Amino acid sequence: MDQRVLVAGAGKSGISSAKLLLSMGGEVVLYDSNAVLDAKAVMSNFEQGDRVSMIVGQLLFEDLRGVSLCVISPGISLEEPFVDMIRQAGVPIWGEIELAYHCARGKLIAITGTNGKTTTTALVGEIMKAHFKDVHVVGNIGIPYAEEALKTEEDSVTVAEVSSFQLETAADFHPNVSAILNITPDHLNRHHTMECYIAVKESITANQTEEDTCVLNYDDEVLRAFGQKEELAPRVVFFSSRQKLTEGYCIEESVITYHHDGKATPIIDIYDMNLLGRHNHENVMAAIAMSMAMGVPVETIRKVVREFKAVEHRIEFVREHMGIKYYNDSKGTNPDAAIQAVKAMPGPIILIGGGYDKGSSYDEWIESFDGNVKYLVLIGQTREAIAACAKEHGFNNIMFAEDMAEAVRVCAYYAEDGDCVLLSPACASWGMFKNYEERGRIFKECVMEL
Ligand code: UMA
Repeated sequence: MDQRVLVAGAGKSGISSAKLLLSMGGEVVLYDSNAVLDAKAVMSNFEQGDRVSMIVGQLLFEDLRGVSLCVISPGISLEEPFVDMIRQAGVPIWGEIELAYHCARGKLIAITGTNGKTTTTALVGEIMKAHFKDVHVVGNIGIPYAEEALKTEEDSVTVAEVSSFQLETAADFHPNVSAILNITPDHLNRHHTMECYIAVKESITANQTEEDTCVLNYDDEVLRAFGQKEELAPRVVFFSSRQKLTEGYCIEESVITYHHDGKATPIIDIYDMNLLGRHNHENVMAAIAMSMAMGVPVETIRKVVREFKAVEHRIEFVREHMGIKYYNDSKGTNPDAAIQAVKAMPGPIILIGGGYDKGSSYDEWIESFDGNVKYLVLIGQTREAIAACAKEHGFNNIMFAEDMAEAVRVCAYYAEDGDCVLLSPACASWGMFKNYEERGRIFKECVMEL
């Protein structure tokens, strides 16, 4: 690949893409539209003599001279004017995962969905590691696929968490096993309509053939209909946490059971797992379905699932202090994820919510409180909008806090023995924090200081 490539976005994905391209003999022009970005700090990621240059701020048409490909980071909207200019210049645009896919070898498992992706990806990664020799866990989970692609061999297994942002710029991306866990409204400021968002999620199967597998949530009406489409090429495996299935995975009494060809295989009792809540049972069923499709023995799957603990920032138990349990669900970045956290709590809740405005509607989230939330402590840009929505639904126990430390102090003050303090904001972290990880870490620090 001895081409001149424009890499757009100088975050994790862009730097990994640039490094991958350089190690394949390419020349890289790294571009970031953030005019105040510290270009020197970004360039320190590269060796002297690397064929890489950097542009920050505005991209000009002449910067595209000699450029034969653009690799774009997932955080960049395709509606940015500079993206249009790249298109007009006739330069093809690949997403970071598309580039990585072209350079990687071995088997690929790709997991998407609005919520539960990270937990499911981490669990599938653990199961794969217990059975296969060389396993790479990549993608939206935090390790760019481009960083790992060249480390893969023919017998490698890559487990990728894939967001709708990443799928938008995938073309040949072809997983052997895919999963769509659920689809509820999220990122509509970027995809505009639910139809577009659903189409992007479903495109994970676009290149799959009848030799591949797609795991889908039977309880999600959109995904059930999608899985029943005749023209869908891969073998479809459904899971359901609400209904009994004659084919696929469901919960019988409390046991996750696989039904296939008239035979029922009990896998694991949900009370033998460390993960809380129905949505986690769904994540586990999806992970088991993908692992079985990859030929991992049931015994291995059972052992890993039994030992698996919640990943950081997903309904993560932080500590118990003065009879009050503290949970960090900073990854509850949209109303649906936050509803799942509320439902999973083992006691009355003091809830911290609010953050960056993604154009979500909060009605269903507030309705899900259902008498279980005692107080709502709000932070961030969306706090007024959420407070107004809560009041419309008759929920008035609302307090505002200026920062996380104050929010945690207020919660600790109002919480009583047996209560749960839950950070599950239903909003993105931007504006107050760098990302949801930072928000979750700060929450945990504040909780540990109580
Ligand atoms: N940038 C521009 N122009 C723009 C927008 C951004 O130049 O119009 C630049 C920014 O100035 C910044 C860089 O692009 O320097 C950031 O790139 P990025 O936003 O693509 O972020 P990365 O650091 O590459 O991280 C991305 C994912 N981020 C997003 O999708 C927003 C990470 O997912 C992912 O872990 C990482 O790649 C590795 O694959 C984060 C995320 O928030 C966790 N994902 C969303 C979610 O989970 O809801 C989809």
